[in-house]
Amino acid sequence: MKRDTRLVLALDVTKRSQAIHIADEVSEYLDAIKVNYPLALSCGMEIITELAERKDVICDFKVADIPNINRLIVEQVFGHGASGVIVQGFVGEDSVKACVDAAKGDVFVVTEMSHPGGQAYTAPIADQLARLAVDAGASGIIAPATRPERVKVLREIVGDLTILSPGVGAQGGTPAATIEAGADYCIVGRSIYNSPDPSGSAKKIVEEIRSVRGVLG
Ligand code: NUP
Repeated sequence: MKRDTRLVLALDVTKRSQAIHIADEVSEYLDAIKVNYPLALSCGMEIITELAERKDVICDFKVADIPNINRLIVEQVFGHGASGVIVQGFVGEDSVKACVDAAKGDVFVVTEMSHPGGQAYTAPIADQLARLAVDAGASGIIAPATRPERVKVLREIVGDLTILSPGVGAQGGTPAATIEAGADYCIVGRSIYNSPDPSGSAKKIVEEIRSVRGVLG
């Protein structure tokens, strides 16, 4: 995955034409595009292949099954041209390892989820999930931009693994606080694709990330 703008677009729209239009409009500001169920279920898995011609695609399927099924899902994801997949860790190390073994690219493990409900069940086990990601040989973790103090703690646990942080913009997190806390990438959806000026909004986010990274050195 490119490490340039440090912005990943969460392309959670449900029309192919809109998805392609936004992807092309903000392309220069992106290191990758994240595809979640709304887009894959409405447009079919072919949308992954189509977007992968433009940018690295991460499939946010939060894979959470027994090892055999996880393997089959991950094979489909990479078979359609994705460069990465997001999986759940709470199903256990064997299930995550099955993803890592089947992957032809990056595997990211969800730790503490960014929404308010994420504090009930995912927060208490987030540190363990981060350790599991390291032990299972994952490429990185997903950590909440809505709680930068937690990103900081999770960074200490995962060392130099990659941290992608959703929750910037619509959920209240800021690009600066997220990167300062130790995230490698900000994941942003609604603040870009619902913006009257998606390209201008993406540019602003990238400028904020760059200003912080400049200070961090
Ligand atoms: O903890 C998580 N929070 C989260 O928002 C883990 C995620 N994968 N996401 C995803 O990031 C969510 O599914 C959506 O695709 C994106 C955030 O979108 P937005 O809030 O920027 O619109």
